[in-house]
Amino acid sequence: MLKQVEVIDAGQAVSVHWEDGNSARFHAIWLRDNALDPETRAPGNGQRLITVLDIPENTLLNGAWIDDQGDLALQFAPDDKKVSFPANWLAQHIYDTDVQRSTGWTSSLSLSWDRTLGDALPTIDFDTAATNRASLCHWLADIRRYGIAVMRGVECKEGSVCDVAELFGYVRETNYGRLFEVRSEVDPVNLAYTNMGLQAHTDNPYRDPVPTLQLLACLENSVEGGESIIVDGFHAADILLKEAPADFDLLALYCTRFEFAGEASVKLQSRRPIIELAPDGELIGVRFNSRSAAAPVDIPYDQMTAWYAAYRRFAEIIERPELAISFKMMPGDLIVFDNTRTLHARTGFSGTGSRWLQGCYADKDALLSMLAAWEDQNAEAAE
Ligand code: NM2
Ligand code: OGA
Ligand code: ZN
Repeated sequence: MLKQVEVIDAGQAVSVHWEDGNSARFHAIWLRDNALDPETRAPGNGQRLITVLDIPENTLLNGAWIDDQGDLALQFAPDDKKVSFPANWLAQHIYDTDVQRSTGWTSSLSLSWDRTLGDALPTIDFDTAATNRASLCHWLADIRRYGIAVMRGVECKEGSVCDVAELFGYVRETNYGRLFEVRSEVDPVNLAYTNMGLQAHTDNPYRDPVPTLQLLACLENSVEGGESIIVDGFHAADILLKEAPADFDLLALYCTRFEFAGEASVKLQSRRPIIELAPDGELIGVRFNSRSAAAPVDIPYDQMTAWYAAYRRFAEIIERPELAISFKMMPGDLIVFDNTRTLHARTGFSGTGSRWLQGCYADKDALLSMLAAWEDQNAEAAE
């Protein structure tokens, strides 16, 4: 419910005060553009029917009131258009804040972690995930929060990994196939298909856009070694920012190159920074994969030594044992992780026995969409 509203700045904005003591200003042009009435938004699908060119350039407010429901009623000039805004919708869309965000900030929906998360990794059973939407969505929220979650009880058969991806999204097919077999091969196209240890990395940095989710399911693992390790790349980047801000800046400022050309007719290439920021400084991605790093050619000659020192320091942070969660995947276990944030590694393996994982890629947009829609529905149910 609203307590008081007043037109300010000669009609260019309205100042809104809620009963709970909150207050915020909204611009006339913003309100006109984001009006919720059926001339502005299609009632069925909610899509905007107008373009910015349909809004009079000299849009102002010539009146603001609190209506009978306690919501905001407005009248615009020059066309006398009248609309109203629910008080709680406005409260959810406040932009008049003085929050200062510093370089490397991350969404409030994500939480950084270190090895201690290993004792409390979010885990779900396949059967629960497949039959209980609320449990599934809590697990998806954990993936949004930590960039990693575990599933158990996955059937050890061809394609199960894709069935899991389809619980919340779509498999992203690549040159490696719809799914890929991770096991030691003769003449492998990729070092993942050997028994070598793999340093912590993000997958496919040579692809643009990169797959934003990776799923790995274990079908067999009776070898000596072959343990899985995961690291929060956002936490590692934050440590770099705190300990060596100039190094963080170098890895964010300059693009490096990634390439994969391990099979005939494939030459995937990208030009991206190791630490990716949005224009307002939000940390949005980490790309780190020594096996696929190509020769960097976009770093000026007089910055190259410093860039390599920064790259080394970041690599050292990623290797710190206090950041790493280690575990051994067993048949029926699956991990899903955010490939723009979480790095994964494995230790080498040998001796008798066999190790067989199946993996696939998927994208985060569908996962976040299912989760957000479910959260909306549940918020409405709770109201
Ligand atoms: N595989 C497992 O990104 C990489 O090249 C890591 C990817 C071959 C799909 C391995
Ligand atoms: C991969 C990979 C990890 C493993 O396939 O991309 O990193 O545990 N595999 O084999
Ligand atoms: Zn990998």
